[in-house]
Amino acid sequence: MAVREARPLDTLEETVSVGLDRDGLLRLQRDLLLTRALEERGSTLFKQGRLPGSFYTGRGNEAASVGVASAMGPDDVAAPLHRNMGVHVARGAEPWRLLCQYMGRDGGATHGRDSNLRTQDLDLGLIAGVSHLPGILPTAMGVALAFRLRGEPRVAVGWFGDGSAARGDVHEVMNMAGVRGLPIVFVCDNNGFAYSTPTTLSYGARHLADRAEGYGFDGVVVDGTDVLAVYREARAAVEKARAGGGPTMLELVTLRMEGHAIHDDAAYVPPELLEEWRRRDPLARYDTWLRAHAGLTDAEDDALRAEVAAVVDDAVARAEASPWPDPATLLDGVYAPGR
Ligand SMILES: Cc1ncc(C[n+]2csc(CCOP(=O)(O)OP(=O)(O)O)c2C)c(N)n1
Repeated sequence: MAVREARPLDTLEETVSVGLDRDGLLRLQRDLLLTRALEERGSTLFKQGRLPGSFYTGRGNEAASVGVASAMGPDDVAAPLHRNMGVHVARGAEPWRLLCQYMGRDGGATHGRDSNLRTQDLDLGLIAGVSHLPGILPTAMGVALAFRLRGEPRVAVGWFGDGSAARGDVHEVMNMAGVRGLPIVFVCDNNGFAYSTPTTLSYGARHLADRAEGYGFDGVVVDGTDVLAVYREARAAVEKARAGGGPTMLELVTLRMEGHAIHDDAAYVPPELLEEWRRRDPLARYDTWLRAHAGLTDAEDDALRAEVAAVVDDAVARAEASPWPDPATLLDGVYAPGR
């Protein structure tokens, strides 16, 4: 059961065989474009002083996020992190509410009490990431354990990074999930850096997914810039978990194309590395694939891009119209109500 390296998908027939018809392929394109457009706009808003705090992007990680989330079922539960805007987008989170969350407005999930992607919508099967990494993974496993105990055919998906992978809770969670054969998929966004720490200083194995074998389940290394390969591997892992086959670890290999957050110019990332990965941009790559294999026309592509631009403009307007939270409500939800 050695770790497997996923191969790319070459033909339209193959995408259909893994559950993606042409509409599904275009939906992926829309979600990729929307994810990037929202993050680009968020960066601009920050620089204009219209988005307080900080801003994190998952540039380079859009295909990894959208690919996994699109392969999940509607009743499954995702526990994404700060690089995973695409997970929120693909599961149908409203863009204006995501911006409200970043902008500290009342319309955000925490009503201005937090920022970043610490936003959740249980109706969409999205639970909020927590700052302590990878503190959300034990929660995701608890969700999977609950599904098992209740006999529900649902799957939990938990995200973590290459830096977080060095923490003890990752090992404890993977061990327990393996022992119990829980319906969970572990997604490691291996984006080359944990803040300024390169992966050469984070782990000594060839692949992070090599670890899966030690816990008794499968590990797959996937090119995280290839949305179709990510989708296929995620779908196989999710359906395997749903059928009682236990966990899978997906290692999605990308490069973090921007700084840790907007304050960080990432001067420690070698320019030639960035250049190499810029040539593998996940959006450009998928656009090329769609034109070559699914007959994407200029008109269709333009229409999708126009739709996305309109959604983002509307999201900004609605977020800026959302009130600041009322200071009188500051402590609401912080303490349990007294008896
Ligand atoms: C326990 C803990 N230690 C340190 C931090 C500060 N911190 C936030 S993100 C981050 C880097 C995490 O790297 P990685 O897991 O590779 O994810 P990436 O940000 O690269 O996507 C650090 C050190 C934290 N949030 N939690």
